[in-house]
Amino acid sequence: MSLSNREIADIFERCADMLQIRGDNIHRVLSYRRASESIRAVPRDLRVISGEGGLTELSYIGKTIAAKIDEMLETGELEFYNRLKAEIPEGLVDIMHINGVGPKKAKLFWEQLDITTVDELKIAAQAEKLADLPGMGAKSQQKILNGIEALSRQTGRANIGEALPAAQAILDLLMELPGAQEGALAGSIRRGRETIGDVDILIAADDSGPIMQRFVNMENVARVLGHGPTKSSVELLSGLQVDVRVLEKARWGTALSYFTGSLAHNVKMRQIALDQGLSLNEHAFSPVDENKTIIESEPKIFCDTEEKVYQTLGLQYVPPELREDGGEIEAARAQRLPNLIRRQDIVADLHMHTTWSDGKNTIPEMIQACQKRGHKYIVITDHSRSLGIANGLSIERLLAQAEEVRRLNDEMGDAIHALAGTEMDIKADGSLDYPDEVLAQLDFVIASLHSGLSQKREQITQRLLNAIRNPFVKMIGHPSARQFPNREAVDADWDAVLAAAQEHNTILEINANPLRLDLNSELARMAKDLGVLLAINTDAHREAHLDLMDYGITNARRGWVEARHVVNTWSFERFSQWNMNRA
Ligand code: DGT
Ligand code: CA
Ligand code: CA
Ligand code: ZN
Repeated sequence: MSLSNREIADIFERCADMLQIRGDNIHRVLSYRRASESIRAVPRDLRVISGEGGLTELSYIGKTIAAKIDEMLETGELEFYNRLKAEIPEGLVDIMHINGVGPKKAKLFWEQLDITTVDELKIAAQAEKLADLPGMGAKSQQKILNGIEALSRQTGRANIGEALPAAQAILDLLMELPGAQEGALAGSIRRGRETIGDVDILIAADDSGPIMQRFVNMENVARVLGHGPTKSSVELLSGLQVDVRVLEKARWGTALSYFTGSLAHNVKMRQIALDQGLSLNEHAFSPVDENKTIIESEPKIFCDTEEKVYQTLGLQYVPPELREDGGEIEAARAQRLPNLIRRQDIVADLHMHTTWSDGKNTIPEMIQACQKRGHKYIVITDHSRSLGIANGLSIERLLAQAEEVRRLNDEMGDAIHALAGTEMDIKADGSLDYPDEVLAQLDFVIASLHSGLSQKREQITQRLLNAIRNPFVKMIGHPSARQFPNREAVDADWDAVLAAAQEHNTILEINANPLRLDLNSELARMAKDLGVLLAINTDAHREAHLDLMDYGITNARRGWVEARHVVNTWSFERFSQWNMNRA
């Protein structure tokens, strides 16, 4: 059996891991790692490319790697990989990827304690056998235990930032076909969940044949899992699974509502329908008798729009982001759904980086890019001095930058207002990275956690409270510091943090980067219920990141957030007034 792009990429990645565990030359390790990454980014089947003789034209694929790809395409195996497996137990690869381990420690545990599986490692850590090894200690042992626990929670769901562009591209492709009358994303991706199990796409058409044909024959398909007239499923080369369903336009509304879910929302909808003597499924409403049996003699009610589905049940239309059975049905019944924030309400971005720290674009480039996107005001917020890896700014550089931002701001007139700020580190000991007299010279100060993230709840909470109470700190950036897929949110007393933010008028950020989405939607909802000020920012490290705002909006909508809760919907005048009066 021949292998898919993804399987080939996986094998190269494992080769790189094993070479690294063995302690091979780093260039050799990197050549396999880069080849693996390069293959993952290729949208076409390697079989086809190989047939055209084009493998070596791909980046990081030389003659040696190309020959290995051909070997796998022909035989389904790689001799080189088989030899490595004979030498290095495969389980070490899983061990090395545990948070807090890495290749050197994986090798150490293997050589010293004969550990070759994650389970064995867990047992050894629980028996406190790791702490005494060279370079280890009680702390690093605990970190590994946490890492193993995080591993078991991982589910193979894709981050929305990865899934959404891929899903949208497929929808666009299918909608170009002449028979496609209507199309939409459904399921969790339409509800805007932060991770996606599989992508659901609906198309309205009279003849599903050509649409399904086009779908299963896309260049980026690794495997066809099903190919029928109403439903087809594929696995993409990226590993993402996609379902496409085709149906008649006359029942578009019921179908879209059904396949958008969530399951819990659907169950409530069906109950309300039953209370009205109707059964509801993806096709139609059907009148039922007292025994809930469909009365075939009575006409069914077909809905070609979702609005009609909700109308039939006497409900206000529920935006997809709210359909999680989190009180939205009750609110829709009372005609009291929130007026959710929209992208066009946002007029500013309060968090972005430039070449002064770890950003890729200069200050003028970022200002221009923000103006192009319609922002009325922005804050330049590079990293602070203790964040060495991010080229954080010394006090001298910070003040020089503030001067530069103000000069550029004057040049722009009223076209856009650029403010001088910082994303200041809340250090592991709880202190802030710049003294107050320096902060007093800036227009806007963000404080964020970047280190000491595994500290205990009391310590983390104290650090956040200390920052929230500082008169110069206007906002807490990405408050829980989580990152997809592996970094968990910090453990904090969120009730205390939210109460303090409310009391001190400190903004909490909803970081829009899809790998953060922080505050998450649950915390955002709690925050706005308490009257905490929110801001939705991109934390852009390059111009293109400024477009990630939509993910933040979706996440905020899932938290029932309205424009009035979000400060960067305010006019520059209102924002400036608030900003001056608060400190
Ligand atoms: P995912 O894919 O795990 O991220 O989550 P969903 O919500 O996209 O779930 P999925 O793909 O299994 O199904 C898509 C939607 O179809 C789901 O949200 C609700 C609807 N659905 C699926 N199975 C059933 C079912 O047995 N009953 C009802 N009422 N709805 C269902
Ligand atoms: Ca799905
Ligand atoms: Ca599905
Ligand atoms: Zn940050």
